[in-house]
Amino acid sequence: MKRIIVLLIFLGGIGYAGRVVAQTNEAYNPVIKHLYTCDPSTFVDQDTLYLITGVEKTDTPYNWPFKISSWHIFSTVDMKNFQDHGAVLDASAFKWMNRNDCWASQIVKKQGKYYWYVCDWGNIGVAVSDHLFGSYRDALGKPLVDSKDPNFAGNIDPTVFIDDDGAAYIYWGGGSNLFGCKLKDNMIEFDGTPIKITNLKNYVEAPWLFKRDSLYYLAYSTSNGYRKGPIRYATSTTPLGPWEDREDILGVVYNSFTNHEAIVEYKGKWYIVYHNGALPGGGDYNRSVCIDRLHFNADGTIQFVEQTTGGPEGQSGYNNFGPHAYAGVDATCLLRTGVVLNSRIIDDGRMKEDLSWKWEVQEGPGEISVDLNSVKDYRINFSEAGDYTLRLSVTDGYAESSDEVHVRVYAEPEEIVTESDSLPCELSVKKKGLYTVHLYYNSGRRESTDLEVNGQRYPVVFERTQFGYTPSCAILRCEVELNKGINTFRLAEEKKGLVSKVQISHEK
Ligand code: FUB
Repeated sequence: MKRIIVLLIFLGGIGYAGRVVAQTNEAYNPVIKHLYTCDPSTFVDQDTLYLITGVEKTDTPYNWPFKISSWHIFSTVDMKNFQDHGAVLDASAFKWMNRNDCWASQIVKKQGKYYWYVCDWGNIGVAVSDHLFGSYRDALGKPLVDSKDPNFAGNIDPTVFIDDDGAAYIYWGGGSNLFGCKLKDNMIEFDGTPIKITNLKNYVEAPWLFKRDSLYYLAYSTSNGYRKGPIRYATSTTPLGPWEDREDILGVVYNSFTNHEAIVEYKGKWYIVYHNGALPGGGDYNRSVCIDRLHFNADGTIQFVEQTTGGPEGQSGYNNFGPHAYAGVDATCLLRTGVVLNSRIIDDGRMKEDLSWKWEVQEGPGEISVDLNSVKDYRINFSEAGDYTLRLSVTDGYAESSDEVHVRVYAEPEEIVTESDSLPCELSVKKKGLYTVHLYYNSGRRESTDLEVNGQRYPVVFERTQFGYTPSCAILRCEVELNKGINTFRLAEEKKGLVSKVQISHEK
């Protein structure tokens, strides 16, 4: 397990994520500090601004997949204090949705009912309630747009806008896919056939439709896992386009490849809400919602937004997210090869002195030598086999951050006896005896499970995550008694596509 220590000199008082902390009266970004929050959308009712966000938490903040377990509603009346109304909706409301896939969502109100448009990785759905805080039920009992529908692809990130005449419009889509359509009055059926929009420059995801002074705006993110990009926008005189390309409005964000925006007018001022990875333990998969002011020019174009640590109404005098050290995923390696950790240093470029960092052995039988030529993917060699705790620390002269990682160094390789690329499988060994079984998962998820070997159940437990960004691979291990000749292996409970390799070995 890793421990993250962050000394934020200029952002004093920040709470560790995952622990409930009192909100302070000073607004500063990220605005929600006791949870990791992502994919913000907004909803204004009378004098209250509501933020609707996913809530996520993973131990490996730079490794796919997202682990977003619910949607929370937060409210503010002053842009300084944000009240958490809890997990108002989660995937259990939708029969078709996986538990950790609560991706982007938005609430709109129509004729006294609240419609909550949601998505997972491939389906768009809608829940309905008579009250903002629920309870919500799946309005269709199935997705509004199904991942199996060949007419669509990349079904994520729904945005719904209700025009002055009461007509509602939905846009959604990720990758190179963006679709838009009018909704029927019932809000759960398309009014016509969705159109595919193909001319938005560098479109990737997170569409957000809004209107100002009879001009329609479609903001979106150009950022993906391979190339971080800004939020950009287009305009049109009708809600379904054609769309005219405009400008970038928000640069890439600190410590997250996604940025997912919403734009809202509240009490006469305009704001952009987005996420970054600025909280301790944050990263691409532990994100945090921020808010900054957004300004229009007289001709209706949008000015480029300055991202602040001060937030919309707070102390904006000093902007520094501080350096961020991530030591990497706990790993194993051989003494003769050493290890490359998927560690990294993140900084926002505002520094008092050149960024400097160091690796140290906190605990362990020997010494390390480190290739320090880059700010990520450090190669580390060890003088002795054994268990090590390593610490990576960094400073920019203003603030310091450090993080720890555990590495188990083996003197000699295990002897691999036999292996299979799938489960269930049959594997043969030459001698009866005690063997080690390693299951390689298809993702970094580390849920323990039970393996049935020759009809007998053995618990397999997480051992380590194999180095890798997207996807990473969790490795689980158990000791089993095998017979001479053929042995049968299957998971006690069917978990489709979970295992990519089964490896039988002896400790040498
Ligand atoms: O949170 C999951 C996905 O990441 C969202 O649906 C995208 O917009 C990106 O923020």
